[in-house]
Amino acid sequence: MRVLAINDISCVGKCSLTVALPVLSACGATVDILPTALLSTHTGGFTGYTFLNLDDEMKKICDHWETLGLKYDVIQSGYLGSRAQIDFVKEVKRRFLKTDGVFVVDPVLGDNFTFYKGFDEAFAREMLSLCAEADYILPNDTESFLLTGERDPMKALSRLAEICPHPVITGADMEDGYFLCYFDGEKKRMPLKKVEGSFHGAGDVFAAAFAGCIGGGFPIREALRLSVEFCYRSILRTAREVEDKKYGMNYEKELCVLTDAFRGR
Ligand code: PXL
Repeated sequence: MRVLAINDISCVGKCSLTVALPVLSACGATVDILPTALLSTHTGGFTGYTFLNLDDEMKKICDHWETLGLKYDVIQSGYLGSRAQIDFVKEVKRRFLKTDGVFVVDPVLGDNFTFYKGFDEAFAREMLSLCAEADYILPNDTESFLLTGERDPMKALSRLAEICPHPVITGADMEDGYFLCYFDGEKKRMPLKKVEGSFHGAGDVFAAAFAGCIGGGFPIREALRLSVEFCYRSILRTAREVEDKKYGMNYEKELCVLTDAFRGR
């Protein structure tokens, strides 16, 4: 399985590509990367970070790849640094995804019901148009609200299911259900105990594992079970081991959930 991960490089604060590479590799994937931006740290909780947008470089990289004839089983997109990049990712899909390939979009927009720095309503509208081209979208509860205007996660799920075959909403804050998803023509909840606190990078850990499991041929129900288990165990470990949560998740010693599942496949 050859996967293209389109995401930023945040040098410190485990998220985006620094998470996608090891997690997808644990799923047995050959991972190529298309970096969208280079930051000294991610933007959530740090101040004074550097930010280099890679719009122009992305185009040059893809032109070179065209000469190599590269094609991908899975393309997974995450943090995008500009509205122009959202358009460009649609083009990357057209140029590099195999005809039976899978396009997974994590519409990174915000958390705690606010936009991450640099994003706004217009950006969210553009992101919704990218979601409409995806096979799977993985918004958190905030992003599902920013995309649809619906605060009720079940209503947001219905709206998203009108534009994408398989929306999965992570972190929906409901009494007995934490993951919401749409497949086999119906809405489903995956019960999961809530862990108090906010875990930076959890969405990226989940998204990479889910894309790896789907790309590796697991049916959606099993892909969700595995990626949720991996993410949940990483959250519990992070709650125990990491004091300053902006530095990201301690997921490394839980990668065995994925390597075990992929052994012999
Ligand atoms: O984890 C999402 C994410 C990815 N990339 C960058 C971010 C964030 C969230 O804050 O700032 C640069």
